[in-house]
Amino acid sequence: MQEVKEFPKDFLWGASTSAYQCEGAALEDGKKENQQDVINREIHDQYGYADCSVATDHYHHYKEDVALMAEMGFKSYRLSINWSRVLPDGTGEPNPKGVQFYHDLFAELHKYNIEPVVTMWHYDLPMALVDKYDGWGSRQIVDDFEYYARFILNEYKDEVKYWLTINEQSIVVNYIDRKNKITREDMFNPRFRWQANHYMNLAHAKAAIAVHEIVPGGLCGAALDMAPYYPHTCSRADVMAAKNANAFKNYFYMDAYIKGEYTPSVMAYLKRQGLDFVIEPGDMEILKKGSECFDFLGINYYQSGCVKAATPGAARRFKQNNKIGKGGHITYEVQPDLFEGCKNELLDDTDFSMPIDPDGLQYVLEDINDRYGIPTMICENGFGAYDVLEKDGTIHDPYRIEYLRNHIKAIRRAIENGAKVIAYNPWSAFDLLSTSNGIAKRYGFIYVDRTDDDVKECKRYRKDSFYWYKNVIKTNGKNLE
Ligand code: BGP
Repeated sequence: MQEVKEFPKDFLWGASTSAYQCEGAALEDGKKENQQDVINREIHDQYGYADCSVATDHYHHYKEDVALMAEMGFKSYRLSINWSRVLPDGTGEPNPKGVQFYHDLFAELHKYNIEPVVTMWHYDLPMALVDKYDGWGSRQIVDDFEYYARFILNEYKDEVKYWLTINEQSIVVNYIDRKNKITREDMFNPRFRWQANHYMNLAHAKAAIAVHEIVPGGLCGAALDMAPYYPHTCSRADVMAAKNANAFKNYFYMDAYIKGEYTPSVMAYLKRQGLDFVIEPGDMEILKKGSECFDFLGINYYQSGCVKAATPGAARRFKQNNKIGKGGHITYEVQPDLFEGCKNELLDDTDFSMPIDPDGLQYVLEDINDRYGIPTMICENGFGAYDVLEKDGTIHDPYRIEYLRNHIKAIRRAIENGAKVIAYNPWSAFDLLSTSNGIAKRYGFIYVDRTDDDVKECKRYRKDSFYWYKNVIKTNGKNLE
């Protein structure tokens, strides 16, 4: 048996989901459409992947799902609130049935002593706000986000202590045209992304301030997609490119949340590129105040990145995920004069072109702790794969166990080196829709029996990783075999 030292006594073991990827009931009980209902319908039409109308039907299976989480021994569960379920028009009148759904879900979690960790926004703006003013494209979103945040904080303040404002802001900035369902032509201008990013920082800061104001003992964070960027070679140009990529992709977001400041080298680059954004008087004070209410950083870690010096004259390009589950189908990012993504030949990739790199998780945890000294919570980490439901109802997923085991070991090493990691909430508690590959690409400990074409009854089955994780939790991370 592989012995590792125990994790901290009060370490939160659990898993993660997001509302639109699992709930279904897209137009039920008063909920109105959000961006993801629309976007995933388009993905369905284009690629045949499942949409959000049923997803994995958590809305109707939540009691069973929570009971299965309890059986695994979960101490925490990270989920998100579906904004258009509680406020169908984004602001204004609440939807009593939608509001009640989350009361019921939190009650169910508390019944088993599972701590809810709640994301306010996980990619799903109410379409009402997108139609009205293009969502993150307008400064109006800052006030509306605060309205929504204050509404749910007042409603659930006695049920939820851990709050995350925004999921993966850096990814949203990359994919703003798709994830935000942008309609106005001028928003395809790359400059727009950085303006929208500024609005997100303001919205986040106002929500963080509200958490401290409203929730007794409330703690606030935000979850960032985090990958360390390695240089392709040890040439000075590649090492500089890696420094740039880390600043541009990671520190720029962390500095705003944790210090209430914008990273100088990134601001200088954006200005050089004509991508600088408008900061109104008083904005930086709001970010500063927000940073004083920032208690922990959520980390979504799947992979590391590799970059080299940008090819002279290469045009700006954002990363495109592998949509077909066959190695190699990936488009790497280019930021002119800054860096260019490339394959790391030293690492193996998943079928979906994600390099597998547990050491990268140790790197980011230690780097964040050395730089900011702030507690971290793993909010996502996981292995997306094609799982097979055998005739006898078993699912053998040794690849997932191996992936998670190696990442847990990496967390342990980071803790030994001083990182203050408070929770491990891998992706995902149970199967749900992938952001780009429907239900074909699965991450859960619990298998949900449906295909992209046939929703069936969404029956739940325990995977091998379910039993493995149960034992990990039982031994507080001591037994990883
Ligand atoms: C993160 C998102 C999740 C989730 C995960 C896996 O970026 O926060 O919503 O889906 O990635 O990605 P994918 O579903 O594309 O495999």
